[in-house]
Amino acid sequence: MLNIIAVLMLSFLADTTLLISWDPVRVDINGDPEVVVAYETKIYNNTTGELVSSNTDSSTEWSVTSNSFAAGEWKIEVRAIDASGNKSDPAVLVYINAADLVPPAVPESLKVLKKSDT
Ligand SMILES: [Ca+2]
Repeated sequence: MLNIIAVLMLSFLADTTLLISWDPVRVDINGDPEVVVAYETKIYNNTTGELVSSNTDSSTEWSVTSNSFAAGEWKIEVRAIDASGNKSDPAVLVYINAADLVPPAVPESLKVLKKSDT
């Protein structure tokens, strides 16, 4: 699969928000100058294949919020679209949001502040 979008990055903002970003595309598959008018972004549940969310606009980042991102495995695809409507092959990133299995630290400075006489 040809991925012409060089860098696809993902940040974990909160349990339910993903910030996805990528480099702008300025050339076509032949390396000639290209004017990209939009990017099509799709997020799939990578277990069920269900399309969870999609977006098309000219920005090279997308902050998407969904209750379903809390834990699981997600496949993110971004395609560049030129003025003629041609779509690139997708840049693909599989993001695993693991469940939190790490317990908190032990409480510190445990002491008795007042002793009752009765
Ligand atoms: Ca073109």
